[in-house]
Amino acid sequence: MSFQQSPPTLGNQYEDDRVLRSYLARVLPESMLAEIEPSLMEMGGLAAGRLYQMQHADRLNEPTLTQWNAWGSRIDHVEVTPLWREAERIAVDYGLIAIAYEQRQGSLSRVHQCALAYLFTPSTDIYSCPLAMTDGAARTLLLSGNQALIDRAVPHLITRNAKDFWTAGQWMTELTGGSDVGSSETRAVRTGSGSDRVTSVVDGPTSNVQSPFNKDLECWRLYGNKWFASAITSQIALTLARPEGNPPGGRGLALFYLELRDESGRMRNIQINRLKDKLGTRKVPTAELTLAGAPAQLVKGTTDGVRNITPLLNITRLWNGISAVALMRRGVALAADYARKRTAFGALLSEKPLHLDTLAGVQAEAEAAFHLAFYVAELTGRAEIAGPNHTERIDEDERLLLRLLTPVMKLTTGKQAVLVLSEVVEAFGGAGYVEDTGLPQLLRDSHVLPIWEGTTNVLSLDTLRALGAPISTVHGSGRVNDVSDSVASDSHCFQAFKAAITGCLQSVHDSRLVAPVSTTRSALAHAEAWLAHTRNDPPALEAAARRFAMTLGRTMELALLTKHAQWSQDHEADGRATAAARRFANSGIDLLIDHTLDDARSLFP
Ligand code: MFK
Repeated sequence: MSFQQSPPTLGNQYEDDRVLRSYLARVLPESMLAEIEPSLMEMGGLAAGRLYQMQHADRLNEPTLTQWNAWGSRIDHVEVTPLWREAERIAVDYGLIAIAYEQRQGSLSRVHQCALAYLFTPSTDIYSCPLAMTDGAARTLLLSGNQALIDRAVPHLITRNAKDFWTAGQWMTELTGGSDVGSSETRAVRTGSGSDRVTSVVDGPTSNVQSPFNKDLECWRLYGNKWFASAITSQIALTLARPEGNPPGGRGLALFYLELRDESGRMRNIQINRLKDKLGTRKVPTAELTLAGAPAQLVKGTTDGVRNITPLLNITRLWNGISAVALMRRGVALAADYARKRTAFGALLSEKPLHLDTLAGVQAEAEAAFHLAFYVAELTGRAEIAGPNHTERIDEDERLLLRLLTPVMKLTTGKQAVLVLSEVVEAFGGAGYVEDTGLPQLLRDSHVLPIWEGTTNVLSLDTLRALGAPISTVHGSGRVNDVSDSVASDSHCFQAFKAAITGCLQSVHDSRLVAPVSTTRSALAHAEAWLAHTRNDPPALEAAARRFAMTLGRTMELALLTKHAQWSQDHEADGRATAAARRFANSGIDLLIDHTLDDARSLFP
């Protein structure tokens, strides 16, 4: 073969990223950006260089489970891939969890953390999964007020010291429940104080497993099966189980903390039955587990486990969104580079109007998604700043907005990632369909984003819950107020959403942004009118919940992108974000079409 096709290559992923750099220049004070920029630059270099090369070299490696050693002892050893081991080292070194807790950048620490995670994620084979759960567990423990567990675990979760670092698992899903976590069947049995020795069921009746816990605290044992335990290499896990005698449903579950292995490395009455054979995220060792009397400790009371674990969900949902925009960015970077190298029908793909047009649509979609994901990071950071008088602290309207936008952002960006990466694969023609280009993995991995951490439909219903149900704060200070109106367009929460959109559009004055502004306004007005009209029709409300939630997500994305476009023109003399806003405005913002439920029923196959 004489013809040689140059493969796509990556430049420094920070330096090359107009969207990230322009966004950071807008939201961070100049001195703060100057301070953190070297580490972003380094991470951008690693992501395009050493980690990216390792990712290719590591392509065929997958985690393995060895259940028994040569002498017949149960060991349940999970070996992860070389890239995962390196990713952990880098994550700890760069403080990918620590940054959010040290809060050196104040409320903008979450933005700093998410910018680093965004650069790190596409080259580290979804190592962001254990990081997300670790971050969520740290936050949940801190909010629980359980000082013994905070003292024991949190320093390990947020450390910058590799030898002390622990990751956390989040074991919620069971075969019975799936998304419906309230129907979990795992039982919790009270055994007395933590100083008791717990008989190991797994290793035989004569073997004892020393409880790791403070001897003054009550110890429980858990019995049941967890069906999707992601990143089973963690040292600790937060999980849900039903104390004996508790009622059914999420309120009857309690939130438990457990440590997986004893000092000698043996599992504490936990068996790993097998690793999942998944469509994507194949480097993540996702396990099916049996808890056979695993010692555990209550995190916060004997009930309301679902409510008590929601801080973890909201943090992992933020990571999900950041991962979605990160994977989109990687796909677009590769497709754009390839278009500059690939000649077909007599010209470079980058000079072909149709190819250009296709990539422009993909870029606009990714750019809009970016702004929503990072806006949720901003709000999360402001919600976490301590002290009622702190000037950066979120106000109550914004707290409601964060509660709403977390599921909205997660579901919107998850779907966008799958669409964008599907287009990216196609932009390479047949090469995109071939495994050793690394491109199919991007599409497969993106497919998890709309599924785990709440599917699109579950989060669409959560969006309705956020808009209407009494709000229990995700941030641990009890109820924030007595919002008790039913799902309604005049709810405090919807009004906060409306105010945020209006705020984004306030400073927009460029004539090229007239169309995006008017599309945003009309989508918002339609969503508000639809909600007012449908609020008393629960089946119709539920049937259209996905179209409604996606409309909110896309409307917010357009508003944020338009605001940024104006800023970028004013401060950078750059019209590219404006082009993205104009393009995105014409890509289907208002998805609220009423289909009748009768039609839906008649179409049910
Ligand atoms: C790349 C990085 C990505 C991260 C990787 C992570 C890997 C891990 C993979 C997994 O573990 S995937 C499995 C994750 N599972 C889910 O996300 C569960 C999906 N299901 C839901 O989210 C359901 O909506 C839910 C289980 C929460 C519903 O359960 P229930 O029992 O019907 O609860 P309910 O009554 O709706 O809510 C209980 C309380 O929590 C209510 O408050 P009150 O008690 O005060 O009334 C709710 O308002 C509150 N709540 C629910 N969701 C909330 C929330 N509060 C704040 N934020 C939320 N998100």
